[in-house]
Amino acid sequence: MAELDLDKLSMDPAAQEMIKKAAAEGVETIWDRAEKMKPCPIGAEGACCRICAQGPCRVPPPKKKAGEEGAEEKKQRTGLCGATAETIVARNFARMVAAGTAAHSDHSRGVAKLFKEVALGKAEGYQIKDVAKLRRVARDWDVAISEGEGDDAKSRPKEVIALELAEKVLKEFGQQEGEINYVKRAPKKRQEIWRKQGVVPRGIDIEVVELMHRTHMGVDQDYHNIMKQSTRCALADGWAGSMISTDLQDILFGCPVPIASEINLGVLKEDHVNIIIHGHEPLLPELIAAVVQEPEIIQYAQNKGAKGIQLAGMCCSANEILMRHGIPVAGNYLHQELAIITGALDALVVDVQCIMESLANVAKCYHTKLITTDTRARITGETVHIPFDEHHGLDVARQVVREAIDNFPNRRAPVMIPSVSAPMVVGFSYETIQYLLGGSIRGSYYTLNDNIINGRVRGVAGVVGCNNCRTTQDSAHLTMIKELLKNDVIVLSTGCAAMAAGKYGLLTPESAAQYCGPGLAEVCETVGIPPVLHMGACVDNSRILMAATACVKAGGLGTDISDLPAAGAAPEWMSEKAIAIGQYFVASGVYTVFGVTFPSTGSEIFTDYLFKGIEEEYGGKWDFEADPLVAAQKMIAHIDLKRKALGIDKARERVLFDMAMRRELEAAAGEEA
Ligand code: NFS
Ligand code: SF4
Repeated sequence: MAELDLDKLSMDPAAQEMIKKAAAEGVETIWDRAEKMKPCPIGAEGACCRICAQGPCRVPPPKKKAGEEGAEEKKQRTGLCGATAETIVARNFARMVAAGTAAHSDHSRGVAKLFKEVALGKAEGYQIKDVAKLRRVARDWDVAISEGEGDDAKSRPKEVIALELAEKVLKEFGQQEGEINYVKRAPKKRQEIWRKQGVVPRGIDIEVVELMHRTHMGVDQDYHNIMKQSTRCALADGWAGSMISTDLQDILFGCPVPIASEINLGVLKEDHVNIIIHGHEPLLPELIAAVVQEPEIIQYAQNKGAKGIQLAGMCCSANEILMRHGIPVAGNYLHQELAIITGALDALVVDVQCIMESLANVAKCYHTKLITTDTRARITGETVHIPFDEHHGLDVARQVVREAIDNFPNRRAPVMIPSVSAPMVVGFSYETIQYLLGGSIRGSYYTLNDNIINGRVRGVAGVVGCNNCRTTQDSAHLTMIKELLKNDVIVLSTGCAAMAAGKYGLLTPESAAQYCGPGLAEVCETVGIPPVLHMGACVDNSRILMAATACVKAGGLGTDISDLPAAGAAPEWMSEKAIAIGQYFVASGVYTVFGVTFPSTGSEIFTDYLFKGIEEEYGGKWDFEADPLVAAQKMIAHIDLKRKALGIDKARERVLFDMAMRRELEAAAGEEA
């Protein structure tokens, strides 16, 4: 194994420790493979078409030779069928949007199906926890929450409301015409823009299927038209698939409220049975979280010599049970192999998405059982497959936990758990932020808007997305977030980005004083919130859409999402889901910057459309910036531009000036005392 430069691989000391342990034990990790295999430069630019057997056709932009500056460039090649670079790159981009939308929406469909079974009383172990949210969501779907008129009106039983809601929601997946329901949640002006562009999704599945059809060999061969359908598909993700899963999960499992927890590999306990749930769907993890508290199960673990059971999460399954139960997080995407390498992990329980196939091999080097739980996601070399079934979910959960407990006596030396973990406060749903920043009386984002208008808060940034082994783990997230905070930009976060923030203490209220500019620090301290608000899993980016909409509706910041002093970013993205998310943010009016590489640079014309032209249509646009500090500065520049357009740029100068004066006065008073 080649020498690895640890500081280049990850800035996380826990990760570094485990990468070293793996190397010493001859266990291969993603970083070893990344060293051996460089990414294909043509594919990375989106310039390789392999959608028919006459290809793959490669159409990279012609290289300018040194010293040939100004010399006429050779014309860019086309594919065998004549497909231009624009078409090829657009098709590849579109297929990422389709896959990402499919992933979020298939997750959502599963939640909706469970929701129906719960309403019918056929899913043991589940219940409708958040009746208030059920009633709010029911109203949005035109499901009556009470029966009778006037004084005789009485509220309908929650199961009845839920069943009607479930049926309406399930129809949306297969709906063939009309508009998806949540379009009406967006600001009026936004709805008009979508209707004018002809991109309001008709249903969910239809947009994915049509996009796959249109990017088949020889169908849609106009990049702009391909992107139109990509936009419609992405909107079906953000404003339907993802938003539905967030809503229904909140109703079933509880809408998140602030809760304290802990993050990083140090949450594992040597003398406990350690179980990590990893993936994205909270259906089974919710039951596992309940089962590990059953006295018989704990007794069973103690009989095997363990002190107890430690349940932790990874990736977005972790985010789901973290937000609602405070269950600790073992790490983000690039920690999955490393958790096994501790030697202390008795079971890694996976469902769908972002699960590395290599886990099977790594698990074999230790005693860890790799348990797959979803029939859609099997892994060759898995230890055991225990398929989840919502009709007897508790039995499945108990079986999974017993598998882990049975494995505890099989631990082999050397066990090494990095003593690295950080405290955090999470649980900032859209509703919680409304409550904290708007107050229950105003019931809006009024206070936040007020602080944006007076300049204490310069703007809002969504920093989301993955880890990517082609960059230093967490480093881009941290650099970007710190720069934003320093400049009084409050950060909303989800997914692995939020976990990155958590690992280095940015999800604590105390961090506001340390990292924020004076205005943001004051607001965070007054409200008692961290400067980075963890809003949940990646499907919960829909919460950010709702928060942005609430800002528009609270007034004073324009009439559309594109008027807000706001920006989005995914500085360490890797998954197709990230592209779908980026596209629905752009199409919702947000300036969105990605890091690492950008999958469209193979066509200048197409990239130009994404980075510029698209703004004229949707008010938002893409950008690419590999340097996270520069990316943050671009976001701030965009925020300032929007402040200027709103005429609130001067207010900020005044408030900062006042603050500096007050501080000087306080300092002078201090000297006198
Ligand atoms: Ni989002 Fe969550 Fe992480 Fe990326 Fe994967 S876990 S759904 S895709 S890697 S943030
Ligand atoms: Fe080549 Fe056209 Fe086939 Fe793509 S569709 S592989 S560009 S021939």
